[in-house]
Amino acid sequence: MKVIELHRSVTESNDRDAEVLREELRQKGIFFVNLMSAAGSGKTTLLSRTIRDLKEEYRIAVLEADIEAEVDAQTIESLGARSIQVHTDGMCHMDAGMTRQGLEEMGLEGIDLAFLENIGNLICPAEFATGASRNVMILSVPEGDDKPLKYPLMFETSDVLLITKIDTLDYFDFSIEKCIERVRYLNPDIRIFAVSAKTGEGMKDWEDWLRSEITAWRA
Ligand SMILES: Nc1nc2c(ncn2[C@@H]2O[C@H](COP(=O)(O)OP(=O)(O)O)[C@@H](O)[C@H]2O)c(=O)[nH]1
Ligand SMILES: [Mg+2]
Repeated sequence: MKVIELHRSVTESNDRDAEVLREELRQKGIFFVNLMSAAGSGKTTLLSRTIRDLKEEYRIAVLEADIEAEVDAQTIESLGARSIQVHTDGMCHMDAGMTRQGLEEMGLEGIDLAFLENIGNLICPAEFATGASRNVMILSVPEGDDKPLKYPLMFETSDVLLITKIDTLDYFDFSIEKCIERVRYLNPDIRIFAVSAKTGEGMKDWEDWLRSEITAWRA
């Protein structure tokens, strides 16, 4: 498995670089999702289940970003999807230049659907556009329904919120209603799906959303 070390990109205009990358990917017919969350929220588990469910329909690739480990890329490769691990030299986010380097090293020939598993934290990744077609974030039940109050930016900049680990709702004081109300106050247009990557509950709605977005993206 390939591992590359990335360094801070030198460019000044990250938003512009992101726009250029997004358009290049659109020309190639590639739908690219930036997946963000805190560490341990369930990004790799959600991606694994999504790959298992969609791999007959789409050719899928995952850019795994981490400060140092490589275990997530190994997990994704074991499912038969293309993957690469990028190390960020201590940085807690991916910007558009770093994302471009990672995608180019991984290779996108023949790919329909690509994901970036961003660095696990709720703060820095929200500040940098990556060139993704859509931003998707995860908030898992054990983290608590107050996170939109504490880390508003990621909720404001995401197109989709996946409330995950709903199989654990009985064990935590997490109110889905309260969470949705807080998130909609910040971002009235956000799509919200409640899922468990462990039991599969709710996964179909998320995957149907992906299907319809991919179709619209290519049109
Ligand atoms: N109960 C439950 N556990 C989950 C679910 N999704 C992930 N996990 C667990 O949460 C932990 C962290 O998951 P991982 O996918 O590695 O999170 P990441 O750091 O965001 O990539 C692992 O122990 C997973 O098995 C879920 O839907 N339900
Ligand atoms: Mg992970």
